[in-house]
Amino acid sequence: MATYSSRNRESPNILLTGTPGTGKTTLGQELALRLDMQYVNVGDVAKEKELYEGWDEDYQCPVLDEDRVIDEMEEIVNNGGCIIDYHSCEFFPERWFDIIFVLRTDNSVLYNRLQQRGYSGRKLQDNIQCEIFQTILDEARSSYLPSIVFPLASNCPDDLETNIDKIKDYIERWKASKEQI
Ligand code: DAT
Repeated sequence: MATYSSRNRESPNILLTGTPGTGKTTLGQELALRLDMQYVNVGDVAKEKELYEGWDEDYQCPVLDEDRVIDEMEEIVNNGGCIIDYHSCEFFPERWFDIIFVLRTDNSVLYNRLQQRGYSGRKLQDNIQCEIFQTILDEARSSYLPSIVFPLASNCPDDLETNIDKIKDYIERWKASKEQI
């Protein structure tokens, strides 16, 4: 099988990760629209293709079949210009991403968002704890080069605009640096 690296891509691949409710989908869809990139929601891909390997009794949800998810996404990711959205990150191949943004939301804001989504009890508490302990940020830093992992505040509409500007700026610099090679 051919191996791909960022050298093969004309546009970078970006991972948006973070605790559920931190705003990955909102940011990802907006970026895709404004920057003409491909938005890929990993949860939706898994659901559409039924890429599951069991049932989690604790959380009452299907367990992702990570190998099949990777196989399913490989081709599209290799083309570059993808914005990948998922609430975990350690199982993706390192070579897929040029930069990783971990969305962070203040606890009280996140609590309200998850409650509005219908989360309650243990599911709500576990997700809030995940954010308090910066679990996903640590996971990203230990799974990828820490120099490509950046936290982004995601509490309010102003943050959304700031984050779009930052990512737009990053993509322009990434493309410019490639042209020099
Ligand atoms: P995720 O994809 O991480 O689960 P989401 O994009 O679905 O999160 O957002 C969860 C909720 O929060 C949704 O009602 C939209 C809202 N939201 C997202 N980003 C926001 C922001 N920067 N400011 C205010 N609300 C935001």
